[in-house]
Amino acid sequence: MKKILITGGAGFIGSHVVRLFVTKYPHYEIFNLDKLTYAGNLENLKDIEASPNYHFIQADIVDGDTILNLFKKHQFDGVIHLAAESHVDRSIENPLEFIYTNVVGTVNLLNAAKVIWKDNLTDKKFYHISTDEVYGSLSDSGSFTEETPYDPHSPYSAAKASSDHFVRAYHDTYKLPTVISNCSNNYGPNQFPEKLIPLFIHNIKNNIPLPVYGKGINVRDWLYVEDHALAIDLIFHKAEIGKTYNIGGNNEWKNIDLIKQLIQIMDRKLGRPEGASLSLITYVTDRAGHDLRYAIDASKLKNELGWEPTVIFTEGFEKTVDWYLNNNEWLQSIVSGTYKNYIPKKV
Ligand code: NAD
Ligand code: TDX
Repeated sequence: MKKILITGGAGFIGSHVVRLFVTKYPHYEIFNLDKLTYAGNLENLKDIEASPNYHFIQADIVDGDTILNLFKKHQFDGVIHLAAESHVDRSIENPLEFIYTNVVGTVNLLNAAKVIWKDNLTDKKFYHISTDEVYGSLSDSGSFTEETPYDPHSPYSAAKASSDHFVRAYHDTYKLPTVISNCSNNYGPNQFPEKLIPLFIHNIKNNIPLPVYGKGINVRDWLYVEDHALAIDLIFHKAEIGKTYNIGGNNEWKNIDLIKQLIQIMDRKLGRPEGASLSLITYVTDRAGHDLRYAIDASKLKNELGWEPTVIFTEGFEKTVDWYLNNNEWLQSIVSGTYKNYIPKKV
């Protein structure tokens, strides 16, 4: 029986990773450690919370003593670290929160693993989940490889870059068995409706203006969240210690084109005349330091471990819209704040 600690499991990507591990590996004990910030929602895991191999721990990774005690108590064999402050706009408003959770929180986890694993590193792995935003911004051509120098621009990406450096420092200095992956923008069910796609789905449905930053010309690469979870599973089990992998969807969209595509799908599904919701598009002041373009070269992951995205974007996008329309209660419980009343099952 392996004991795996997954941090940030009540969030968007974390909940998909927890579900995959709990259902695919009944012989693992999965510990979901989450502070339940505004972004943590245990309703995301309602379907698996009664599984005998699933445990929830409410804790803050910034609290180093608690984290060390949890490592002592549970003797985790592996860590998949997703907990983070994740929204760029919030990082512009309040950078310190991002330094505490993304940097100090990550170092607390590294430190606990170092202390507890020091005598026996066999079959241990500390897997840090990071973002393509650490590489900075591209112009019209080219893509980020694992060798692209770090060049973060937002407080969010600066904090994530810093956490990546600490992970490598713990590997190089203390031989901690670490792995890192840097992924592009995820989309799919359970994403907090502050991020572009779920926010715009909510707004279109309710005839609320769509705030498009700047001219809408920024480009993002979009990957279906379950494909990210599959990549995480593969990297956790197969990657050599000390390695880094980029993960991407090979699926670049200019924001305004993505938004128009979303409007087309939504108008059709809501029975509105084609293009009816285009009038909701409202160009607003650009995000400060807004990175122009991200693009990922994921060939290392494909060549070395055989991973490729499985979900075709047109299908994944349609499926995503359907999920939010069919799970209006989930969306409304966030908008109204009642999701905070959900009582979790704890260890
Ligand atoms: P999210 O904001 O949806 O979830 C983050 C989770 O972490 C929440 O459940 C929250 O409660 C928890 N958390 C926050 N601070 C904590 C703390 N101090 N202690 C314990 N738990 C805490 O984020 P997400 O979009 O699911 O992203 C997960 C990870 O993946 C992050 O590390 C992010 O940087 C990375 N990532 C995200 C994307 C993306 O497109 N969303 C892309 C690449 C990488
Ligand atoms: O209201 C909006 N209007 C708008 O034009 C919002 C919320 C966003 N945007 C633009 C900004 C970006 O160019 O849409 C694009 C996507 O924005 P977000 O959904 O905020 O994502 P992004 O800033 O690209 O970062 C995401 O992908 C990488 C995640 O939030 C990060 O956690 C991840 O690391």
